[in-house]
Amino acid sequence: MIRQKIEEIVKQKYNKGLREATNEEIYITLLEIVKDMAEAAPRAEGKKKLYYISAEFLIGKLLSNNLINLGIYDEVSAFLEENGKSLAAIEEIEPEPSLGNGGLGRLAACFLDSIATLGLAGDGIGLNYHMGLFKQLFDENRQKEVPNPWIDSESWLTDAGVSFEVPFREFTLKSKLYDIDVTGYEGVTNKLHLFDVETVDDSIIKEGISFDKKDIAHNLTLFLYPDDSDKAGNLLRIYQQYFMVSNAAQYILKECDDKGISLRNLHEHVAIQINDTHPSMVIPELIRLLVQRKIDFNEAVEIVQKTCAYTNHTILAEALEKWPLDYLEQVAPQIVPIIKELDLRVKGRYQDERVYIIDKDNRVHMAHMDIHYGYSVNGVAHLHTEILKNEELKPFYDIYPQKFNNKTNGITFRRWLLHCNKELTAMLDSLIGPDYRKDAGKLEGLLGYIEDENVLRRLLEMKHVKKQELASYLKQTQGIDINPDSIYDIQSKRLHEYKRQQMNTLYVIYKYLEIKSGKKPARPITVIFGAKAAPAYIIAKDIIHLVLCLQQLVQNDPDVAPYLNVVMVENYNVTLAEKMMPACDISEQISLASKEASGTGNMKFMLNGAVTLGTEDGANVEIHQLVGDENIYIFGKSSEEVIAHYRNSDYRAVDYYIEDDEIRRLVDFIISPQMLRIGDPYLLLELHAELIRKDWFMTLLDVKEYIQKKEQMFADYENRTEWAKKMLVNIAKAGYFSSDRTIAEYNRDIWKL
Ligand code: CBF
Repeated sequence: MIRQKIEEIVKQKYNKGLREATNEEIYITLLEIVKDMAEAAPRAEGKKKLYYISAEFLIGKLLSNNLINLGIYDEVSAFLEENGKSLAAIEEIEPEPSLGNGGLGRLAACFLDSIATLGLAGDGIGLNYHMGLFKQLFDENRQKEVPNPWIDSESWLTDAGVSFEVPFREFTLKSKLYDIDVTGYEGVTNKLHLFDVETVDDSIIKEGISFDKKDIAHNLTLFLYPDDSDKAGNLLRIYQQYFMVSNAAQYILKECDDKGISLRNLHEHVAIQINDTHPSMVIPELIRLLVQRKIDFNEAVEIVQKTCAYTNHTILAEALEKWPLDYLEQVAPQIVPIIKELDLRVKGRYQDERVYIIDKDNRVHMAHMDIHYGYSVNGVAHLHTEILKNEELKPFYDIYPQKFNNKTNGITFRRWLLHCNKELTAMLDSLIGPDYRKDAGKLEGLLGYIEDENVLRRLLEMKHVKKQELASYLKQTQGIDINPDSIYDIQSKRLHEYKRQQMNTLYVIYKYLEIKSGKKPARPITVIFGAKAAPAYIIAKDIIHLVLCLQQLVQNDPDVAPYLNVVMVENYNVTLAEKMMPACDISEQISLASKEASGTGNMKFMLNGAVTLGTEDGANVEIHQLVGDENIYIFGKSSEEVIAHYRNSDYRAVDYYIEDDEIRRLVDFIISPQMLRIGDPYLLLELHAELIRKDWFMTLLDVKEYIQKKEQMFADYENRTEWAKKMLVNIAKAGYFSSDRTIAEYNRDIWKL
């Protein structure tokens, strides 16, 4: 049936047989077939529907995922092969949508997959950024940013024929909605709604990713997270956010109207999840629209309060948005009186100024509005939620203990196992049967094989195959050489000081100096980084510079290169992650305890048989509990100790630098003559000074223990049977981190669809 369809469309569109068709023609053919099948798949039924509003949806390429979810992957792949074509090569044609930055956006994409898989009615709502975040290039060992266009004439987007007017202070913009089908694994089809403006114009982009920030009609949906280091940038972000939520609110009300739902009962039919604070303005906007429809203000507030729920993804102050009231006034004055009234009500009820929405400097705390005027507040891992309740949001927890709940993050196994690791999937199918695909807890069945030498050997073989695949992919796409017989030690995530890529570079320096002094490792080591730095985040860019300079140093030193390699992959994205996760031996999860809300890369690596080297932070804590001390390498100060350092302001990096010869030796290497010859002295000196004078995320506090643990890991790796057992336990225990479990919990406790 599907075979016939492929042949028919290729013939009709291109007047060719399948063997003669190009990969691009086959890709377009499959796109058409999948879109039709997704449209024809069942829709979720039920009285209530979820709307997941998010600034980011890092969906990745969609072809394979859709083929898997529609149950036709194997057949299509076999048929293509019979005709001399490779599905893997066809996948390469697909551009990766660049609609997210990191964990938050990828989580939203995993959630959509699980919502549809569980047969729940739930759509995503966001923006259709034409140039995405940015594409990362390396030039003279520095990150350069260029636009990342991804929308081809043939794409997953479908014109939904829906449009709304969004009123701003000085003009009104008309939106245009594009939809992407979200297929569930043997589930239903939902939608991702991406709003756009027809007037957007990429010809206004000048050097790199710069453009006129004031030209809103032309720039509104060009980039995700445009530079906000000045006022115009801040205003642009508010324009984007208000445009997103006004469209979302209008869309939700339109769907209710179409279904004949009385808006007075909105909360019985609709749940809105506010993903971080970017969509927070949906609260005043929805109140405004309800009042416009003749609902009394008090009742509108009550309705909205029973409909909206908020997820917090970080305790970092920089991500908890606080917009100056007069900026909101300049963009969307119609919601300002509503926000003021909401704030007055809070001030009338509570004396504690820490819970006010508008502070004494007239800044609007978006998270505060979410907590007061939503019905649920959740963190994204057990430790994170405890920190919210007991530290960061304590005054709110004291008022509303019943609103707070934890939902430990998860990942979709369709993409992060079935798609990216066919070898492991086949092995699991043969050992424990296919039920784990729908019920991830069943992975524990693998534990029954822990003493089975044959299974352990197969696991090691699987890992080696994936390492070879990554090596040839990097060679082919980026010209990078890595040795598949080396240990792959991988840190891939956004570049941020709290994630402490800089600590990993100090290990590289340590190892480089060890090898130079004649101490060669038992087996070569490849330290791999994948990370983008926010364009205006100077220290993060300095860290990238340092990694790239170390890469050059190590690769060009004949004494060291046979034993140590350092590689930073260019433009780390979902596609690369899909190749890196299965190939990894050591998963670096080394954030400063308390700062990584959850992490989700840690789960992807674990599921693919990597062993974690990590601090007791975010979901690492839960991984540790699940796999036990034997199967994870934990180091560093606890979150309590770290929080105490912050409270007492008693961490002084310079003391560690002065008092510890070893630390000083590693840190000073950054500005050693050989490094200054390779890199930009200004940037290296800047980073060196930062580490000694500030080190906000306490690199020097944990670096020695980190080095020791990593050395321990490399030594343990040599006992291949014991290592394979650790891999097996990690895979077997990863079931808890399926986003199907997370979504079932959201539904049970928050959405009640
Ligand atoms: O909850 C998903 C992820 O969100 C972040 O990426 C974020 O952007 N705030 C956090 O940093 C991660 O810890 C978290 O896993």
